[in-house]
Amino acid sequence: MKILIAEDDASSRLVLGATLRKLGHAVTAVADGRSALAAWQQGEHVLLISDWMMPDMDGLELCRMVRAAPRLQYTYIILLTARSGKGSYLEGMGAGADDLITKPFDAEHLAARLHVAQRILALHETLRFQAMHDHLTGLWNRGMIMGTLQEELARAARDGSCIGVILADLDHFKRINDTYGHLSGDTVLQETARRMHHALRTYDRIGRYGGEEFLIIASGGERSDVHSVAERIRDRVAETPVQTAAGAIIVTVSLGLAITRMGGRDDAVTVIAAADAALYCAKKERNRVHV
Ligand code: GH3
Ligand code: MG
Ligand code: MG
Ligand code: MG
Ligand code: MG
Repeated sequence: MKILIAEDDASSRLVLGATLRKLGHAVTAVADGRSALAAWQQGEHVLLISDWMMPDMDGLELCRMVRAAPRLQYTYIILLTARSGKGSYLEGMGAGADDLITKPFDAEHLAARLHVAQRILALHETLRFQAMHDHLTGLWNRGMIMGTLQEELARAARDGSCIGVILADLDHFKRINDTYGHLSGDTVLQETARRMHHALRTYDRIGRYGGEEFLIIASGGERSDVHSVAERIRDRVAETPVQTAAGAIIVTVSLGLAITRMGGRDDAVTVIAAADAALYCAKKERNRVHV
């Protein structure tokens, strides 16, 4: 783990750092609360071990600052203190600490507490991943791609730039399910999602918008570039049949494309409605891109 230590006492800081390194962790050690907060804001540390008593910003205030900051990744906080007793415990935990260890610390005791921290952080990461991704395809889920679209629209409005939005819908997917079964339908969704993802450029984003519909945010917003991305997706999906347990299935996708107005303030609903209208036109022929 990447551990951040805040401890004003130099020798304690050295001993703690050495102990943690011996346990295999990467350690950043600072001598006060403000430096700790600044280091934490870099976003690399998932575990913070802080001394309680420090000049200027103490451990409790540091705890409160970390807890008040908006960050999706959880930070596990262990407070170190020479003070024991119920009052200190309640105060420390009340400030947002996850655990409290009395000084001088025992190395084995600390290692055991770190295992608890690791378990909780791993669980948190699993839940966070699941909250962001679609279980079947592994792509971003609807919430993530919509949130990203809103951020990108806000950014485009600030920059006076535009972005491209592509709505992709598998053709006759109901028929695939009916003919080959739902499980093979799932395999088709997984493989199609993988192909679409691979057809993107570095800064393009894709998410599962609904059942067999996908939303792509194309960076740049140059119409011909966005069109190329959509054509490449269409091509990669149709190129070779998808192998499933029920046999090889030919799959095609139709795509509707919309570009936001340069420097405009289009909202997500408007842009998606435009892409959806284009998709409706593409569906008249299928296996097609429509602007
Ligand atoms: P069109 O070409 O007009 O898009 O026709 P379509 O059959 O693809 O469209 P329709 O909206 O009628 O059907 C979509 C189907 O997608 C219906 C639904 O059961 C299926 N579907 C949605 N989610 C999943 C899924 O996770 N797995 C499987 N196997 N099927 C799904
Ligand atoms: Mg101190
Ligand atoms: Mg559909
Ligand atoms: Mg469909
Ligand atoms: Mg339909």
